[in-house]
Amino acid sequence: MKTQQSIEKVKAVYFTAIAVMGSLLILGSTVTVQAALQTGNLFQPNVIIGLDNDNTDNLEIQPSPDDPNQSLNNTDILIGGFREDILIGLLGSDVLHGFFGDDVLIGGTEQGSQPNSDVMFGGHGEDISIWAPGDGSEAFDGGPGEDVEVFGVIDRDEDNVPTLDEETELPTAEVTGSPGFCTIEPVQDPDLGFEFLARFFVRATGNLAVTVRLKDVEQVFCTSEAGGEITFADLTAPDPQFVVISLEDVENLNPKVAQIIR
Ligand SMILES: [Ca+2]
Ligand SMILES: [Ca+2]
Ligand SMILES: [Ca+2]
Ligand SMILES: [Ca+2]
Repeated sequence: MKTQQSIEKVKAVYFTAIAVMGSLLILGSTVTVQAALQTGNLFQPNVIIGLDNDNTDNLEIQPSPDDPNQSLNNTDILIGGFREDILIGLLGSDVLHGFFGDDVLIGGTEQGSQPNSDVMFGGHGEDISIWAPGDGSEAFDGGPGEDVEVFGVIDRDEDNVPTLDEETELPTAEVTGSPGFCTIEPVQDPDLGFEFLARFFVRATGNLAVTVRLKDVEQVFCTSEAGGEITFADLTAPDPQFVVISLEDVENLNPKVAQIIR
């Protein structure tokens, strides 16, 4: 009886999700180009890259340069489908939702330009969010499944668009050579809604650079304080702390992350 109820519950969630995505698809098909709201194909893997076209240069958004800023400052809203998607926000404080499937979410890269505080939702599946130096403080809600936050220098082309590996079709990032290191602390105030704060410090100065809020995220990969080494925090452990690990350890902990970081 209980199993039947759970199946009904799952079915209800599934069909609600389809209805929501269907309405978003219709909405997306009318406003994608100018409003930077992009919804991927529901049943195919998508690579969706932010258009960065909701800004004061956009005459449809900004009727006159004399008006106050009417734009979302390059914010994109990117929504994946049921399969494994790669969502890349580029400039602005983007909102990314991987939806079902094992998704890779990159809010930047932003190279220090503001605003740059991205908000990422993994949805169901084993999702990976990647932050690069120059991106701002962010929030990542991993959702159900084993989800990962990575801090590393994302490989990108001359236009600062993250590149995808030809073989794996995944983005790649150098973690060992990143110019900073991370700490992890549990959130004390339940009203914040998040579970952990991962903080990134600049190695050269020791100064705090950004804070990434995490909820329902199980693994974090970063760089050691000394540099040249990967560190890992298991957020399912009672008192998570970063420990230095080898590349072989990365492979054992998360084979997909091992395809992305070095
Ligand atoms: Ca953007
Ligand atoms: Ca997806
Ligand atoms: Ca997902
Ligand atoms: Ca999770």
